[in-house]
Amino acid sequence: MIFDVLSLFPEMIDNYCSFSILKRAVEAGIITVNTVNPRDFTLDKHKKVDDSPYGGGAGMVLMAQPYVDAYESINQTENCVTVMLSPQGEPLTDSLVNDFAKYDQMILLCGHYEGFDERIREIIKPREISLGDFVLTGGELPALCLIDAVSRKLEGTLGKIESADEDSFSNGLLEYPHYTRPREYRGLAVPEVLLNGNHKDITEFRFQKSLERTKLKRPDLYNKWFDNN
Ligand code: 4G0
Repeated sequence: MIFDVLSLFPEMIDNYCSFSILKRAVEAGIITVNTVNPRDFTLDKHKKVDDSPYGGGAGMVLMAQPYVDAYESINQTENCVTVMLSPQGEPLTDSLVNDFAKYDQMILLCGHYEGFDERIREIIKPREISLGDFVLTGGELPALCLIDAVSRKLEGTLGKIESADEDSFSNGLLEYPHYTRPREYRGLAVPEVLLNGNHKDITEFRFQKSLERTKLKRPDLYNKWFDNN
């Protein structure tokens, strides 16, 4: 998977992708992360990427020309999707992440300030995706969340042990509680069933905890799971 990220702050992208599992995925050749800075496509001597809004009002708007030219400088493969990260986008879900993981290339548009000149949307026609109903100072964190979420679905990124299809949401339920050594910590013991090696009992215990926890914390997910099972 090739990720091409349009960002005014490309170091934010490079830095996050140089740690832990994403770093490993880059080194293994499973993902490639390129950045393109729209500032490098400005035509004036001040390298201006934003301007005040027509019609007045507070804040700055990202100019169309640097973004469109930066976008058009990217080599697009056959199986490519372009995504704009914005609070006005379609909410990201595990199911959408699985759909994105089927592409060979994702172009991600990160905005700032009050957002994009509308003609960027009209010309590029990106999918518009949101991480939730909140506003950030820039689209880099949502873009990195998307890169992270998609990368861990790709063959070889996670080890067998960390397998993505045993995680929350893949079965529609929240995860059961996890424990590791020691057996007792500050008077709190690990549930006995996890210690006795009976795998049928362990599976049942974990499933019941998953149900109980989902019902309590996410009644919306629980009801959906119940309807489907
Ligand atoms: C475009 C995404 C980009 C428009 C981006 C802001 C939150 C999210 C940005 C705006 C972002 C999210 C209209 C403020 C950059 N913040 N929820 N900030 N506006 O995924």
